[in-house]
Amino acid sequence: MDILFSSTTFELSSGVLRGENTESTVKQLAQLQGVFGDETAFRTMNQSKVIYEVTSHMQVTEGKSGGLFFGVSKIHPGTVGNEYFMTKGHFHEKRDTGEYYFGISGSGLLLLMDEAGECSAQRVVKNSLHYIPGNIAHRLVNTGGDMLVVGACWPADAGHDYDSMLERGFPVRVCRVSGEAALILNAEYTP
Ligand code: PAN
Ligand code: ZN
Repeated sequence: MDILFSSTTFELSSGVLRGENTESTVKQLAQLQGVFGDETAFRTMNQSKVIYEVTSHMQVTEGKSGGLFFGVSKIHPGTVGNEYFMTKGHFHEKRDTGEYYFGISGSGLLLLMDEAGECSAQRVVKNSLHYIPGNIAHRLVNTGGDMLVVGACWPADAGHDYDSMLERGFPVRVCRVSGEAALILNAEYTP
């Protein structure tokens, strides 16, 4: 029997994931309609600007019970108006499925929200580990000046429910106020 090397590599220090069974998706600003609060600022920006990229290692078919996916998200630095670049955010379609996130580089926040709309935030930095329980919506926000790079591992049958997120949204927005990141209640947000 031969002892083999894996054909996929993951470089811990940079978050570079490449090789067999990996695929990347890019989210440009135009794909994030309705996500940011300042619609005027949104419209005036370059719609093809890349806001975040996700590279995933998917060795099993999506939906396979018992399978796992592994991925790296890179959220670019920047703001729409004064609101920091962030991911769309989602509940898992199969609600009771958890996920691990871990900080690789950069700095940001992980916003979490339960189905009743209760929200909390965790700081994401290099080496921070985050367990996201089932039934909790999650979103990454880059509050730093560099790329925010975050690793993740989630069940292959979790799925992503973005629609419930867009309907309700997180109750807070993460904005730059006097040069610092601040949580602003969505109900009180004025662009
Ligand atoms: C992550 C996210 C990734 C992009 O891999 O999918 O950060 O965020 P959105 O999916 O909200 O656009 C994950 O949580 N997977 O389950
Ligand atoms: Zn997820």
